[in-house]
Amino acid sequence: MDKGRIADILDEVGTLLELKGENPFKSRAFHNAARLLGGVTEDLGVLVKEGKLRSIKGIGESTAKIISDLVTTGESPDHQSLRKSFPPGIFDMLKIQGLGPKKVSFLFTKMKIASVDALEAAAKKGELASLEGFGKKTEENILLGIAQFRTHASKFHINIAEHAAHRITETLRTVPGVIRMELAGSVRRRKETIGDIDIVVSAKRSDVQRIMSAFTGHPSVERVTGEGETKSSVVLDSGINCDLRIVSDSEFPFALNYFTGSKDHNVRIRSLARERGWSLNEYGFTAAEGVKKPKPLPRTIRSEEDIYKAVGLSYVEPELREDLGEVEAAAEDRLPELVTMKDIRGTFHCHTNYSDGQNTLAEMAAAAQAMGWEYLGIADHSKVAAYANGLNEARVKKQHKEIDALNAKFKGFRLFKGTEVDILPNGDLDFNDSTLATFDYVVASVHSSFKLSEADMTKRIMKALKNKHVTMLGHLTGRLLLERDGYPLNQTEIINAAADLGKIIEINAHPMRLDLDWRMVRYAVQKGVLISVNPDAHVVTGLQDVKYGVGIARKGWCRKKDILNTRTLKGIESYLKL
Ligand code: DGT
Ligand code: CA
Ligand code: CA
Ligand code: ZN
Repeated sequence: MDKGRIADILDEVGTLLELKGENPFKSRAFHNAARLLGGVTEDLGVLVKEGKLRSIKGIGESTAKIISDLVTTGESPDHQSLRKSFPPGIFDMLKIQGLGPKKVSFLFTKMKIASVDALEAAAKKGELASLEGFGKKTEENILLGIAQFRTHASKFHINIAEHAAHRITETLRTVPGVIRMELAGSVRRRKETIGDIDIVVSAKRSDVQRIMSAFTGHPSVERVTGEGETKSSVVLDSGINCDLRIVSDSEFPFALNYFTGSKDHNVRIRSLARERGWSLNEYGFTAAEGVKKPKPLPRTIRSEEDIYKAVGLSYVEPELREDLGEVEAAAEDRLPELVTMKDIRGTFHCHTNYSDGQNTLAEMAAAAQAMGWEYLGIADHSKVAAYANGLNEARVKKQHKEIDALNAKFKGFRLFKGTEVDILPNGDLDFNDSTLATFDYVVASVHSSFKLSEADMTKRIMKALKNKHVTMLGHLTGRLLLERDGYPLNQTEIINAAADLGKIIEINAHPMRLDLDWRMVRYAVQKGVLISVNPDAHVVTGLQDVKYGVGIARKGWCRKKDILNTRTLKGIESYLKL
């Protein structure tokens, strides 16, 4: 089990203990351990084997037990029995914004409210306003939170979906009889949020039952919602639904293509087949009825490439399958060669423990090197971001000294001195020009005053963009997926200006953000704006989020040359005039 999932479970344990009314120190210990885990650079499996978990500062006896259970068996009895001691509706209540464990605990123990529906009913009747520690305003916020919960409850961030999917496929891969297996649906298309997970497997008929049982009996399955000959559906412990389809190996390319979608893309491919006198579904090509002079049916289809070729198209990468021009482009063989994770040679916009990151400069550099990268851009917060321990000018100087010292020791690797400088409400930057000039590069971002009008927000960011020291804009819209929409902003105007001024815009690769949105990425690239895929990492493991950003870049039709951080170290140094 990976660290992220273990950290989530520790967090949940902390919250559930709080719900139980346990000593706050105890629950805080679990939350702290969850946070610490991200910064652990050693392999957890090795630490467990050597009995060294306890040597990590902040990991006590009970946290160590849970971690070691999870690492060795994938399950923790302590966690599971704690979970089972609450009605399932409690977990949904905890997801409602503005309703922490304390209030949920009060509502559950004193009011016997144990589901979102019951909570909504009570709030609508005005029963919450008079409760101790609640009030009219809280009641209104809870109703708002419930409305938000309802619109977002059925969607998940891509990292959650991907982790959940990989747990299943890792197991299925080891089941005898599995011939081919791929993730399909929105996960394969690298959408920014995911409804459910779709998996397609090929196998001989005689092996299907065994594979289905391995799926429905997987430890991460909470309940089975459908069990059939070729398709089963389950709800996973993360709350996400997962569909598995098992087909014969000759049907596999058709099933994979169909269940990858998108629906709109499928419709287009089907109509191309139709023009040739064929009908196309998830099992194959067949002769369409009532067509006078059909073309001969394609005989050997082994792969999706073969399907596309049969209907007169070049291969369409899954990320592009949204019916946004990819079919027309494939017909004329003018699809872009998309950037891949292998093209990435470093990244910008990473935080360290100078501001609100968890790891040191040296640890972040080592993690970047371990990914095979040639450089890493540091961009800690600026001074106005007090909540994030933003750096003042003196601490910037100190950090630069430390970076110089580290760089002196590296061979073929460089840390770049950057900042994520706040764009103040009036469009000024949080550092003056002479301080900004001391950085190798500058990311400018909005972190406050989200409530400006569209015109004011656009003016604010435009002013920052025009500062000659600004290299790139960070998380342009400020959206938090499934939580908060971006602030009102004329993105087109900003992108046009970035093109004119030769400024970069980032794809913030954090799975909560994925901002710039891929639809706008495509526009930006058409305008000639250079894109930087940045993880906004606050911990060493955060660097790996770059892959979600690369997915978004691909959805935005980005080629290698459209992405700043596919350039070599030399290329970056010359771009930044260093
Ligand atoms: P999601 O799960 O909401 O994030 O998005 P998808 O795209 O994974 O959608 P899902 O899981 O409902 O279905 C998986 C794929 O199956 C979908 O992308 C296209 C295909 N599909 C499902 N239903 C239909 C349909 O009624 N017509 C066509 N043409 N394709 C469908
Ligand atoms: Ca799906
Ligand atoms: Ca599905
Ligand atoms: Zn930021």
